[in-house]
Amino acid sequence: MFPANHWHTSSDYQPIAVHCDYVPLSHLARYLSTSAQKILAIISFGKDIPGAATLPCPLNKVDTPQLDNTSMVEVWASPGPVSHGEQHGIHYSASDEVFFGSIHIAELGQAPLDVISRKTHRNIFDLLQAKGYPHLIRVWNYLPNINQITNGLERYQLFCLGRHQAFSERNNFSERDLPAASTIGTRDRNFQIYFLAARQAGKQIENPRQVSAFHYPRCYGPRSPSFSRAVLKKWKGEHHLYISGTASIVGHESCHHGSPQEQLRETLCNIESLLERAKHTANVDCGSLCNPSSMKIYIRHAQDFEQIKRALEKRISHKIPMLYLQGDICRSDLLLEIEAMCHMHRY
Ligand code: 3EB
Repeated sequence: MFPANHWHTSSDYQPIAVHCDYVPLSHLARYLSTSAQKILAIISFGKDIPGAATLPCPLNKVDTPQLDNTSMVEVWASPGPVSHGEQHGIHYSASDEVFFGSIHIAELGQAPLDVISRKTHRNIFDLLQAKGYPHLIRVWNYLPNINQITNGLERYQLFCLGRHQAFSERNNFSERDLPAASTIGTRDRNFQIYFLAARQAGKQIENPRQVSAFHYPRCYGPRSPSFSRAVLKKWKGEHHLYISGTASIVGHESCHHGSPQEQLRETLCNIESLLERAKHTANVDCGSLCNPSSMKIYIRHAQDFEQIKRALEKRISHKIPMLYLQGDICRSDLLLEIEAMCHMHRY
């Protein structure tokens, strides 16, 4: 009944520390009442979640509306018991192995965005340290008006500046520990961050076709974006590859201005290259481009949706859970960005 998600259907199934499902909004109540899994977090895209106020887990309504006519919610779950809490405005769930946090950030027009970003990231790091899950694995950032210029810098660049400061102030900070991430612009009010963290670190995977984002030259902003192209995490039961938001960037430059088709092709090349890289550096088979566990496609202009979907369906099986979302990409010349998760087996 629910979209096929082959994390559940492998023949050697055993409880996996964390998994993620896309569930039709209309089935959510039933899913929650029948699932043996404990819910870590629920994310909706442009829609309210009915009855949400009664749920103890972090809830995120992200202002990236779905472009097709389905209403899906993203549900993160754990096989074991989950506890919930809140600190510094960060709502969280934690199981034995996994920590899921979420924060809504008020921009009251007082502090500049870099200051807010730095403080928020510090609060996240302090919480993760205190709770014993110091390793950020995967982060999603949703930032209103991401391409707007304020104080001479794009809001994305201010966000990156504060994030960079907070990361570099961490004890024993290493670029190799940067999480996978997506940073997407919204056209509504909500500035929010949600994230997955762990007791043990994941492994950074970079893309040989692209300059590492944390080494981008200064022309893209005073401080580089603090993320890895992908993180491979060995949970109990399974290895997951978390692929960051990936776009039509080769080296450090955006390619194929104005062409969604060409940008899609380049983006898929980048993801293939990353999968190849993961296979060699970590000795795991993440499958090929055609069978990720799930994918999200962020599209800047709603009118590009149909052609992007048609082109993508020629490359990716229709069985793969996919969400098409309207979102702004952090460089104004980029028309789309794709993130993915893969599960895999050791050789
Ligand atoms: C890029 O490759 C495209 O700043 O957290 C993708 C994923 C992008 C994450 C981030 C930015 C971020 O530079 C943009």
